[in-house]
This record gives sequence, C-alpha cells and structure tokens, in this order.
Amino acid sequence: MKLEAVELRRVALPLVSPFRTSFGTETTHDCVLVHVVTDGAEGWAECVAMERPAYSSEYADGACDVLRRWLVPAAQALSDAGELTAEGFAPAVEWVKGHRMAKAALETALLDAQLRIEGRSIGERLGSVKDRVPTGVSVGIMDSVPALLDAVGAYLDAGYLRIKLKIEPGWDVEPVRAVRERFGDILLQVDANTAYGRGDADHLAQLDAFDLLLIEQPLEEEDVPGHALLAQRITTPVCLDESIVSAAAARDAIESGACEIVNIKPGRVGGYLESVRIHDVCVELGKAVWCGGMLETGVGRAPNLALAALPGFTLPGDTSATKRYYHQDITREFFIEDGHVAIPTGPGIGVEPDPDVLRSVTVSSQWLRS
Ligand code: NPG
Repeated sequence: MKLEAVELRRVALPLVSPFRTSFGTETTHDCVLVHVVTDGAEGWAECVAMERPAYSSEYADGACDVLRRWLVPAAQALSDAGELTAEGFAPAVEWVKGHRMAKAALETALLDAQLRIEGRSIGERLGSVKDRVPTGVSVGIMDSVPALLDAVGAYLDAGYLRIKLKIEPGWDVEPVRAVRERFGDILLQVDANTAYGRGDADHLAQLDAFDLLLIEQPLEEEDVPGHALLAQRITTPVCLDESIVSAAAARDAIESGACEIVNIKPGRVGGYLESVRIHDVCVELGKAVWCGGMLETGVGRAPNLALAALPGFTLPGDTSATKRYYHQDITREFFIEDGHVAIPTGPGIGVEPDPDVLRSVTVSSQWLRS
C-alpha cells in the first residue's frame, strides 16, 4: 500500500441530550477523523481523544500534533520503503511513548484502507463470530432521581439489554437503589470513572446489596494495586477501563487480583489489533470482556461493533444505536432490534461518511501530503 495523503478533520456533532460524567458534561461530540488516501483505497477512523484531557491524558489538539509530527511521517517512511501495512505500523511507532488514541486512529484508518483493497471486512479480520451483538446503554448523571428513572425507562422501552449508570460521590447508592427498586431484575452496572479513593471502600460496599454486574474503574487510572485491595472489600465484581492500556496491563491487573472483568476500548489501548490481544489474554485467564464506547460517530462505532462480536465479549457493551447519540450521524444509521445491533459486513469498517453531512459538521481540515 502506498500512502498518498492523510487528512485530519475536526468535527463537532450535537448530542441528542447532554451526557454528564464525573469528569464533565458533553453537549457535543468533538473529535478528530483520520482519513488516509492510498494508491488502492481510502480509509477512515475516529480518534477518541476528547477536547479536554479529562478522561485520559490525551486530548484532540495533542493527538493532531503527534499525528502530524511523528505518526504520519512514520507511516510515510514505511510507505516510501514499500512496507506500509496496518500490522507494521504499531511496531514502527513503538518508540513513541503513549499517545495510544492517536496511534489507534491512524492504524485503524490504514486497516480500513487495507481491508478495502483486500475486499475483507474488519469483522472477518479480527475474528468476529456473530452477525449482531447484544447492546447496553450508558446513562449519565442526572439532576434528580425521577429524571434518571424516566431516562432508564425509555432506554428499557427501546430494548436495551443492560443499563450502566454513571456514578460519583453524592450520586451513587440512592440512584442505584431507585433503579433497582423500580425496574427489578435488569442487568445493571455502574461506572465511576476514577471518582473514588481508597478510603471509600466501606461506602462502595453499600452497592453490594444491589446485585450489580460490575463496578467500573472506581479508583485512579494508576492505582491498580488499590483496585486489588478494594476487590477484597466488596462483592461487586471490579471492572477496569482507564487502567487497561495494553494486553500486558490487562494480564498484570488480572493476575494481581485488581479486576474480574475488562472494558476494551480500542482507542484507549492503541487500536483494534491490541484490542484482540487483550481479548485473547482475558479468554486465556477466564475473564469476561465487553466493548466500551466514547460517544463515537458511526465511523468509530462500526469497528467497535465488529470487535464486540469476538467470542470473549460475553457481556453487552456500550455499543448503542445511533439514536442514543445523534439526530444525524455522519454515516448510515445503526439500529437496535430485539436488543441487538447488527455488525457491519462491507469491506473495511463497512461504513463511509456521507460527504454532505460530513461537510456540515466539519470544524477544520488539514491535509498532510507526501
Ligand atoms: O455509549 O459511547 C457510549 C458512551 C459510553 O459511558 C460511556 N463512555 O467512561 O466509558 C466511559 C464513557 C466515556 C464517554 C468516556 C466519553 C470518555 C468519553
């Protein structure tokens, strides 16, 4: 594959409703799309780095900078040497510390182009074994418990099979109790996005009464040992998100007793190829995985759905239908039917941005040409 040009396109899509977490409130989804042009096909990917470095240390302007300075030139050098493949990209940029979201985006765009040239879908490449995946939905922090109950009720009516509640100190035991009491025996889990400290173990143990599937990332990203200590104090299974940045990190966390379950987000771990390696580690160690989400447009959601169709993904993911996020997405719509979303089957990631919609949500575009 020869690389001819790379476009970094900033887009902003209004969300159907504000999404509040312990790290802030999103009303629009701002992200960077990476668009590669090769001699055989074009490829697209979404970089999940947010405007502000509040979920992780990466942020959109930083991702664009590292792409421009180091990652795109590295792909260009592989291309000039006649050695550009999606698989060869990560080893060529291993020397770049961190920046996994930026790396994931360029690798995925290259993979999309490469698979389109081969006429294969990303599901086929990654090892998907299903044509649809059971889906959950993530419900943000609300102003009141009645508002939360209305939101959860509407998602259950829409067919979502699992509810995830965002929690933070001051919004945890009572909302969880209210949802459990109102909706009975639903699949229910919580996500703290690092909002608690080691001293909160007794408080978090109150959630044990509600038979949750899991509690996701209660403590700081770096505090894997703290999660191992917490896991001994609560019966709700601990799931890690932010802390799991690689297959090696997943193995270490599981072997140290820090988690029972892993949330895999391809952007957070450097791409889909590393995501498959994390999946494989978890299957080997007998731990369940599920696919997280970061409010992605269809460009990011399509490959997430394909990943969620691997055999080890035994829990419903944050792989909701388009309507949960956007009135108008930049790709074709994804629907929930019977609690499931179909995985795309066309070549590459299986979707393309609609040029008119894309234009209408574009904030800026920069072309990097060889
Ligand atoms: O359905 O895409 C989705 C959103 C799921 O809650 C969700 N994502 O911490 O997992 C998270 C959270 C998130 C959203 C993280 C946006 C970072 C950015």
